[in-house]
Amino acid sequence: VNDLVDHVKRRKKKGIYQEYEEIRKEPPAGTFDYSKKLANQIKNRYSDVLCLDQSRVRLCELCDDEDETSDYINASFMDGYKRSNAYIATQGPLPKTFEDFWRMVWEQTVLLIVMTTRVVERGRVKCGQYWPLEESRTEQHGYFLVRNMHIQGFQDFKLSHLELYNTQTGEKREISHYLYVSWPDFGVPKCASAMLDFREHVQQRQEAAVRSLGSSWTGPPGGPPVVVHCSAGIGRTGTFCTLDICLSRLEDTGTVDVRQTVRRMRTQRAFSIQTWDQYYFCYTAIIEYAQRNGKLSPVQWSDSDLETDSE
Ligand code: PTR
Ligand code: PTR
Repeated sequence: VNDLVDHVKRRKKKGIYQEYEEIRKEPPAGTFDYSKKLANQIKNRYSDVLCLDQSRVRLCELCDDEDETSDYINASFMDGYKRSNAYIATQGPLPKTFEDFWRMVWEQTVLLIVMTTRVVERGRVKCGQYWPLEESRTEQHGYFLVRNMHIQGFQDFKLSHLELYNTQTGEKREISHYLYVSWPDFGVPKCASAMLDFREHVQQRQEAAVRSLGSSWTGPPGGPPVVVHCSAGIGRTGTFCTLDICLSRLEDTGTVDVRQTVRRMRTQRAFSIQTWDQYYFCYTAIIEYAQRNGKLSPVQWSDSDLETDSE
C-alpha cells in the first residue's frame, strides 16, 4: 500500500502542479455585475473576490426595502456530491454585513456553519466576530438575537451551539458553529488527518441535524446548505468543499476526479482553491483517507488524474 502511495505522490507532483496551473488560467465562467454595483462594493471584504451572478445567494424573503441592491451578499451556492446547493460558500462576514449573514442563514434554513479561518491571523483581521464568543452571551444583529448556548472544545476545532432567534416571527432555531483553528490562509492544514476528522464530525452533525428536523424538512435528503466560509471564501473554503465532494464520491463509487470537481466548483464560486498547495493537499488527504479506510486498491483515479509526468 505504501509503495503505491509513494508512487502516486512522486509521479504526480509535477503533473498536479500543471493541472492546477491550467485550471487557474481558465477565465471565470460568468459575470460579476451584482458584486460590482457601487452600493454593493462595500459589502465585499476583498475588491478582487466577487461572486458570479449565476450562483449568488439572494437575500429575499425578509427584505422589506425595495432597493435593488439590498438582496446582495458575497455568497455563492455550490453543489456537493450528487446534491445541488449542498453548500453556501461565503466570505468572512464584515461588521456591515453581520445582519445580512444571519438573514441568509435564516432564509436558507441553514443548520451548520463551518468556519475555516480564525478571526485574526498574523495580526490582521480576517473575519468579523459575528457570533458571540463566550458561553451564554447574546448578541443582536438587526432583528436576530444570537445566543451562544454551549461551547465544546476539540484539538483542532471548537463547536459552539448557537440559538438564532427571529424577533419578527418569534421563532427559534439551533445552529452548529464549527471553528477550525489550525488552518493558515494561503496554506494548508498541518496534517490531513485532522482535517479528515473534522470533515467527518461536520458531516455527521449535519446528518443528525437533518434527522432531527423530521417531517418538518421537506427539501432534499441532504438537508439545507452548509455554510462554509474563510476570509475570502475561496481558498480554504474551496479546499474543504473539494475534499468533501471527492471523499463522498470515493465512498460511493471508488473513483476520484479532483480536476473536474474543482473546475465545476469554479463555475459556481470563482477562484475556488487559491494555491497549488491547497490543490495538492486535496490529493494527499484523499490518499490518507483511502489508506485509513482500507480503500486504496479500488481507488480509480480519473484519466486526468493519471497522466504521468514525462520525466
Ligand atoms: N453525506 C450526505 C449526502 O451526501 O447527502 C450528507 C452530507 C453531505 C452532509 C455533505 C453534509 C455534507 O457536507 P459537509 O461535510 O460539508 O457538512
Ligand atoms: N485580495 C485578497 C488577498 O490576496 O489577500 C484576497 C484573498 C484573501 C483571497 C484571502 C484568498 C484568501 O484566502 P481564503 O479564501 O482562504 O480566505
